[in-house]
Amino acid sequence: MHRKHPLTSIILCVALWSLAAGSLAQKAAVPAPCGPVPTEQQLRWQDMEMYAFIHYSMNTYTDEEWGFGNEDLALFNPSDLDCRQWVKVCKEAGMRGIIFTAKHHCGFCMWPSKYTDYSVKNTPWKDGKGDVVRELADACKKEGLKFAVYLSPWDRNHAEYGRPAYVTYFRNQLRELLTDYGDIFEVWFDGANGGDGWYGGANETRKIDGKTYYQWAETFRMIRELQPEAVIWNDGGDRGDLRWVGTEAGNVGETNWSLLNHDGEVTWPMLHFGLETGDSWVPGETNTSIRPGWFYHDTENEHVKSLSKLMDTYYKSVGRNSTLLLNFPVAPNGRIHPNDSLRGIAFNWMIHEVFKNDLARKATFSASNVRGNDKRFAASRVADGKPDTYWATDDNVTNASLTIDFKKPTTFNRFVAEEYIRLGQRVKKFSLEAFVGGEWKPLKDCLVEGSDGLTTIGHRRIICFPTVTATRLRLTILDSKACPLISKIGIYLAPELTSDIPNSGEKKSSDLHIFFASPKQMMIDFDQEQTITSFRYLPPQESRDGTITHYTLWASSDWNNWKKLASGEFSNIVNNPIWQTIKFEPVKARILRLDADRLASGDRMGYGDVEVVTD
Ligand code: FUL
Repeated sequence: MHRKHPLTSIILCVALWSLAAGSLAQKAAVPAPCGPVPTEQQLRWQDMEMYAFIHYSMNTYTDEEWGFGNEDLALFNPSDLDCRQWVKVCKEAGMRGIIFTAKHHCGFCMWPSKYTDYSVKNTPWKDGKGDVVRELADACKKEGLKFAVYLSPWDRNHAEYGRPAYVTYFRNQLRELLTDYGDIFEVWFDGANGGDGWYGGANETRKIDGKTYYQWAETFRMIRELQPEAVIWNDGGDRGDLRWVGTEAGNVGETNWSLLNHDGEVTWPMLHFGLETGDSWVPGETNTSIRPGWFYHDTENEHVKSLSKLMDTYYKSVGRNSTLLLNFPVAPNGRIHPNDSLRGIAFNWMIHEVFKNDLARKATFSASNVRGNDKRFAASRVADGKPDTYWATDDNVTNASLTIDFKKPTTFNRFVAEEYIRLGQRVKKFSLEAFVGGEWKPLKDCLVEGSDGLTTIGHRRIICFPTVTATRLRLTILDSKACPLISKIGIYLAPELTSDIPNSGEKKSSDLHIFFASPKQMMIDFDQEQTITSFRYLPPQESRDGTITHYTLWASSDWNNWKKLASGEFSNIVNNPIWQTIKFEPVKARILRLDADRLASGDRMGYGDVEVVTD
């Protein structure tokens, strides 16, 4: 029998080994994490993107923003309280959850806590048998929204506030909320401590040390035990899982690091911009109200934020590596006012309009560097629709570009990028350029004044710039803490949005908002339902481009059901571009929609002026 020579075996082994090693070399290693990374809870929370605040308490009946703590319990008797209506409004406004003021600073409890008499159980509402927290938690569950609680640490009603006994009371209340109402996604502790209050009749000023008084460590331990999935927002003491962004105006810094230091002082710039060198993952949550106040006031019904303001808020929160916590106050009858709900629904509708068509999906991608030339890290990973794949460069490459080729002239004005933050936030500086007329032209973020470039990306960055038509777009990472990991790129054409209407004649509604849902669809949103009798259109006066020759006019009061009012042609409008009047049967509506069925020329409708004639 022939025996294999040992040398043959050795040669064979070496050959096999080098074959194996050769194929391994094709597989680049997954990048190592860079700095602090988010927890699973923080990742889940960040993916919620938008969720609602609901401010509703005694203040709703006293027309105050902060109650003193001695408000009469008899005041709480809503005629029509309907938590399902709140949840439906929030859901249609695109909110994925609700944080409810279970107890605001006045100390009044919206649930029948067994530790105090100052709650719904001693009010005329439902003969003291009601529980708003329960009704809301149940309604959220039914509609598939997440639920969370705001429990004010400051309590202007409680006699023991400022002494150790109150801290036990506070924890007892928190335990009730965290045990009896199902899953809680976030626990919100406001930092306000105005000092003075009723305090069981003492009527005095009490000062506490926000860092030591509440003994947060023990409270946090209890939260982790009772609701391990929840994230903690804490503005008053120990560092929670999330941070305030330093303003209630609805924007976080253009540069926004999801990092802070665990210990030490937190200054305003750290809240607003995060801390590049921070040792802990503490992302920012942007909180703001849909109207000026947090609580409902009749006088603010005409001051609900406009659609363009809400979109601006969206870009400056969700579009800047933050989440948006948008407040809807409840009116004294126990419902969200129609002005707030319709604006909220329009807001969500607009977000969908802007982001419904990702122009990057049909493009091709190339990059100046791909990690180990491994296709797992190829440029095209940014548009494969999978959140867990990403374009990555070699470890030492922190300056690299990715080019998106549309193959044909493509018109856009929004750019979205997302980092794979599971492995840390990395990008420090980047630029965007569009290939127009044979050269690369820089694109600037038009929501940032005087900025000298684009900085952080994080969970999601949205850049808004004037509409451009280009065949290619280039993202260049100029500086990064480590090799950049980009998991998504999206490119969109947002409808134009203006909040002002040009001067018009006679019976013009005083607060009219006009915007374009698409290049051939004009929307006019009145603040309230009106009886409308006719609509007038003045074509563009400088050129025939955009002149509507054939139209359809629609009316709606809820953005869903549209009634056709009229359709037809504007005769001789090109030769004689004068005011055109569309008359119809008087109709009650809140929104008018003008479809340009045909244009004289151009591909975008235009107008010199419009006018709505109301009854
Ligand atoms: C503030 C509170 O004082 C306001 O009343 C409101 O609850 C807001 C969300 O936080 O600091």
